[in-house]
Order: sequence, then structure tokens, then C-alpha cells
Amino acid sequence: MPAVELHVHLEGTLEPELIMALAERNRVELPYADLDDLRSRYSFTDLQSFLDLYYANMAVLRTAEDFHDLTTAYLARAREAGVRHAEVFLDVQAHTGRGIRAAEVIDGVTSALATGGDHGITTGLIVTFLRHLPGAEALATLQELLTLDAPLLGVGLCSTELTSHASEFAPAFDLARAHGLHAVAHAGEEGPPQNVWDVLDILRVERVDHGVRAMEDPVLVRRLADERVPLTVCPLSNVRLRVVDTIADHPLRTMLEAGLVVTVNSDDPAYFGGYVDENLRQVADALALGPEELLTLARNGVESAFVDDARRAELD
Ligand code: ES4
Ligand code: ZN
Repeated sequence: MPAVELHVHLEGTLEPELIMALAERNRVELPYADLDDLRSRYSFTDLQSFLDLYYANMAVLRTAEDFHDLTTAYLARAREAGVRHAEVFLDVQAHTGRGIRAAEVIDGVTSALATGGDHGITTGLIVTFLRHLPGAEALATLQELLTLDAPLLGVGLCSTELTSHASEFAPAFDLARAHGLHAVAHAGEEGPPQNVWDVLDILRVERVDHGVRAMEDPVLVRRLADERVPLTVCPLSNVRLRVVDTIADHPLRTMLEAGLVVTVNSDDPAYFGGYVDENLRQVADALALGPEELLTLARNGVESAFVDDARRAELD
């Protein structure tokens, strides 16, 4: 089982039951009759069709307590999956953009992450800038988080890849680096291999989130392998968002054979049919991964984590 999870959006762990409970607690009117009606919407045709529901459901997250409860529920489930170290993404702009204060979001999430130790889990928080919003807003968000002394491990970039250029986000990533933060970015999920080149060269990311479409560019594959740039792959996400047709068509085995540092992760487990344990189980079954390949995946996760040598040795 995987010891490490490096690609999970906290908001993507918001389960339908918690959506309904928080809606009631906060008296938020949802456009769903009931839980079954909500569940019936979890069928996606592409990334955008998912993002529409994902952002809409966040309306129930209002207070620090809500963010605390969301994060605590994730930690409990991650522990069940055998996770011992998790680096979680938080879409701060998706909340500040609807009038929730950044401090409220950060307080709730970080107070819960601090209890990770009770679950035997070390954690890190990565604020993911939203690529459908202007680069200047990403920069302003990071500046506010720095003012708040938010305990960040790094910055990332997510949401749709198709409507902006990575260079817009260079000022935010440069500021993050100047403050010693790590850098990752979603690329090569629905967008072309050039997007992977761009986040490597322009944003100077240390890991690529998804990156499955890098396989279309042999020169890029060689670079990623040579530089041992980790790719945080999310098999069930790729199936549910139609990046691949079925789990049996997933390129994960080919990626391993190409020498890529691939890790298996859950992305938005409440939406895509499983947490990291289920992702690993399904992809291992479908691609007939053997013990050696499973060990490589686990070791890749440990190698790719932003932890110190002592913690890395414990996880290995
Ligand atoms: C995401 Cl699957 C995926 N891709 C890009 N951005 C995202 N944010 C949350 N899930
Ligand atoms: Zn993601």
C-alpha cells in the first residue's frame, strides 16, 4: 500500500454526505433535492464538467470549522488507506473569490492538519493557484498568505489548462521560490506536452501533476526520466474525466517502463470513485502490476515527497 500521497485536492475529498450536512449546518440552499439527486450528477464528460460541480459544491464550506471538519475527515480516510505522509492541495482562491476570508480557510485547514500526528501522518499544505483566473490574482493570493504567515510547504497550479499560458503565473512562482517554497503544477492532463515543458522551464516546478500526455513527446519523456522529475498520476481521475477510455488503457505501465518517476494518487477522491488505496488496487489489477512494480511506485512516492532525510528514511 502507498505510504505517501502527493496529489489530492482537499476540496476534492468533500464527500456528498458532508456536503448535505454542511449545507444544513450553514443553511446553504443547494440545487439538489437530496443525496441521491446530488450523487446522480457525478458523471463527467471532461475536466470542465467536473470542475463546474466541484466549485459549486464548495458553497457549503463557510467557516474555519467547516474546513477543519473537511480536513479531519480526509486524514481519517487517508490513514485507512495506509497513508503516512500527505501533501494536500488547497484552492484558496475558490473560497476568497466567494467572500470567505483566507485566514478562515487557513485556520480551519492547518488546525486539522496539525492533528495529523494523531493519525501517524505527517502533512504539508500546497496552495494551488487557479489557472482560469489572472496571474495577478495568484500573486496577490500568495502575498496575502505570506502576510498571514500561513504554514505553506509549496505552491501549485490547477484548474483548466486550456485557456492560459504558464508564463502568467511566473511572478507568483518566483515569489514562492524566494520564500523557500516548493513548486508543482498540473500539466499534461488535458493539455498538450508543451504545457509540461512550460511548467518545467517557466515555473521551474519540481514535480508535474498528472503529466500523462507527456507520453506523446519522446524528447520530453527522456528529459523527465533523466532529471527524475516525479509525475503524480491519478488513474481513476483520468478515467472519470475521459483522459483515458478505461483503466486498462492507462499509460502507467508504459510510463514506468520509460523510466519515469511515477506515483499513484487520488486527485479528487470523493468525485472519482476512490482514495489512493482504491486507485492503486484498480490500476494494479487492470495493468497486472507485479510486486516489483508496486514497490517501485511506493519508493517513487517516498523519493518525490518534500520531506527531510530523517522522515524520508522512516517512510522508506
Ligand atoms: C483538478 Cl482533476 C483536476 N485537474 C485540474 N485541476 C483540478 N482541480 C481539482 N481537480
Ligand atoms: Zn489534481
